[in-house]
Amino acid sequence: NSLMPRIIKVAAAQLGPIALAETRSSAVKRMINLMQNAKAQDAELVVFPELALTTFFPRWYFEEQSQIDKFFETEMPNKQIQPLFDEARKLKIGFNFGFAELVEEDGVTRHFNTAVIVNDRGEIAAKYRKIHLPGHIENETWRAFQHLEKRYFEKGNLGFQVHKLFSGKIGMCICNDRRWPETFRVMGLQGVELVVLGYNTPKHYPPAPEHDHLQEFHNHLSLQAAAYQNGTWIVAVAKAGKEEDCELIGGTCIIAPTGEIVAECKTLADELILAECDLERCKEIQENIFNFDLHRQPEDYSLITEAKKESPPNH
Ligand code: CDV
Repeated sequence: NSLMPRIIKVAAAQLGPIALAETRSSAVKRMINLMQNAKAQDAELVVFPELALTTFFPRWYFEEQSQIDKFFETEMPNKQIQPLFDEARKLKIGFNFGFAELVEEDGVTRHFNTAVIVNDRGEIAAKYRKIHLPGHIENETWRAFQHLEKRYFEKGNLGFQVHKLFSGKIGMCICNDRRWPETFRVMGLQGVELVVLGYNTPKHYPPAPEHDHLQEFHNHLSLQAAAYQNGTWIVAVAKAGKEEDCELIGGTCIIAPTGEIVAECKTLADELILAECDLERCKEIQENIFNFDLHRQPEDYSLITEAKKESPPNH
């Protein structure tokens, strides 16, 4: 093991609920407050939730595309978000956050659930587009609320990349991705040392309400297992609390490569937690129990990457 620690001080900036009527500027103001607080405690990187600029809009069925597109950003940064980028540049702090992205690619209009890492010069240094989109395509009126990510977004097209940033190897994923071991293993195989992600997880899961009391448990179970099995730090950040009529879990946390939670939010409101993450500690796992070169047996894992038998209808 190397004797020299390689520390990145990371802040996880949980957001409380964002009301349907709340403006981007109001959300940005709250994020700037948290960012300033993070800088005052010497953080180099602050992580915000999935879809951090608006309410979690996939919980409603909207008939008109124009109503849906109001929640999307056609430029990043744009006028309302620019103050966040300016503040980060002024404070010399990096950040990660999620937003709904509307882009034209090869003449086609596309909608993604996206996250970016912005460096301490206020430049977008890395982008991820959510791959595991949960929920359903049609309006299902029996539900207490909708989860229309499969209707409003298409599957991300950037893969699970690992980026050399902040003197480490950093990857991203978003919310539902965290439940899939493949998400982290693909980044683990690239030697990831820190994965940052945001989530909006309702307490109530309409297809299996008997699991509602397990939501917080399943959140940490997935994250702690992923950290340990890939020897990586994970920073997972909630949008929490009662957003309109939907209760979102909190549980924002920073997890060590051993799978231990080293910091955890206690409220369901705007709240900041910090940890000094020594990226050298990844070796404790990556060079031992999960030394992939020595112990992985991929020739016996081929089923995992075989095409699915049946694809759901393409919206
Ligand atoms: N935003 C999400 O991806 N939420 C899902 C819910 C629907 C289960 C999650 O995995 O937390």
